[in-house]
Amino acid sequence: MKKLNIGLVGYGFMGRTHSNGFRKVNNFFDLEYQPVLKAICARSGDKAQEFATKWGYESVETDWRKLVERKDIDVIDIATPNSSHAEIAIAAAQAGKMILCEKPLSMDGPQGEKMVAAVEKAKVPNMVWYNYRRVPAVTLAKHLIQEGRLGRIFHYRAKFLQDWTISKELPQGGAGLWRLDVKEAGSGVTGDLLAHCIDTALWLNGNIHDVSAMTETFVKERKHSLSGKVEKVGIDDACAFLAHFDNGSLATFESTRYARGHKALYTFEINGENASIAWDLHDLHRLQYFDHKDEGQIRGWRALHITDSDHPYMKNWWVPGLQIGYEHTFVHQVADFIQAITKGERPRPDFRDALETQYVCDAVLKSAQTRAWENVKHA
Ligand code: SOE
Repeated sequence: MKKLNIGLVGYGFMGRTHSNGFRKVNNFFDLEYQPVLKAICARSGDKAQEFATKWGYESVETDWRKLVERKDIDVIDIATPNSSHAEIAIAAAQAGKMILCEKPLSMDGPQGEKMVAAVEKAKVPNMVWYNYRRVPAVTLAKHLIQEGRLGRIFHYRAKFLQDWTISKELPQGGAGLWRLDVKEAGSGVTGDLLAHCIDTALWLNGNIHDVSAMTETFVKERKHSLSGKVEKVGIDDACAFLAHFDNGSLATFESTRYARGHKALYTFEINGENASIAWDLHDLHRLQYFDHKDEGQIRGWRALHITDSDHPYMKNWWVPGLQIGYEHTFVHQVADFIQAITKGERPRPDFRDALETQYVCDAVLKSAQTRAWENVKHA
C-alpha cells in the first residue's frame, strides 16, 4: 500500500474527527493508499505534543509554514478557525500539496475565489469536509433522487438548530469560542451551520437562483476571551431564508443557536411529485420515504433502516441491522478522497463546489441587510 503522509493543522474538535477518519479508514476500506499521521501543527508546542501522543502523530510543528514546506508531507489538512483557511490553503497549493480543508471553505466568496484559483493553478487534489453528504442515509437520498424516484421536486426544507450560545455570560473568541467571533468565523450560523444545509441541498437538488433572508444577533455584546474586554458581537445568531432553486422548486432554510433543547438538529425534507424523503441527524441511520405509487390502503411513510450491505458504505462496516454514526462520515470522506485520487478523479465536494456554497452564504447575508431578494453568483 502506498503511503499518504498527512500534515494536520489544528487540534480542536475537527482535528479529532479528521484524525479518527485517517486512522480507521484502512481497517474498513480496501484502498491503494494508507494515511500516515506524519505531523500535527499548532501554535502551542505543548498542546500539539499532547495531541500527537494521543492520536499517534509522528512529529510536531508550531509554524504551519514549516509544515507546508516539508518534503515528507503529501496532504495538508486544515482544521483551523475559518480566518486562516485561505492563507494556509494557498501556501499549500503553491507547495504542490494535496489539501483537505474544514468547512466552510473561506470567510466569504471573494476569498474562496482566490483559494479555488490557487488549487486549480497548482492542479492539486482538494476537498472540503462537508461530511454530512457521507451519512449513508443522505447518500441514499442522493441515489433515490438520481434514479428519478421523486419526479419533479417542488419543495426543499432544511433546518440546523442548536442552543449552546443562549447564555449572555458566554464569551466570544479563543479556543472553542472562535465561532462567535466574526473576525475568526466570518459569519455565525450562516457559515457554520447553514453551510452544511446548503452543501447538501446543492448536491441533492442543484443550484440556487436567488434568496431572501433575515438574520438576528440576540446577544449584542460579549466579553472577548482574548482581549478581556466587552466587544460588539458581529455574527448572526440566527438566520432563516427562502430560496428558488434553478429546477423551479421552493426552499426554506433555518438555523439558530437559540433553539432551547436542540443540540445539533440537522433535518431536511424534500417533496417531489411522486415521492418524498426526510432525514434527521438525531436519527441519522434512518431515511424516511413516502412513495405515492404504493397501494392506497397501505400507503404511508416508511422508516428505512440504512444498515444493509446494499446501502451506501454499509458493506464496509458490521452486519445488517447494526448502525453506524457521526464519526463514520469522516472515515467515508477519507475513503472517497483516496478512491478519487487513485482514479485521477475530482474529489467532491472540492474547493469549487464549496465556493458555490460560499456564494449562497454571501447572498443570504447580503439579503438580510438589503431586505431584498438577492441573486446567487455561481462558481
Ligand atoms: C458547531 O457547533 C458545529 O460543531 C459545526 O461547526 C460543525 O460543522 C457541525 O457539524 C456541528 O456543529
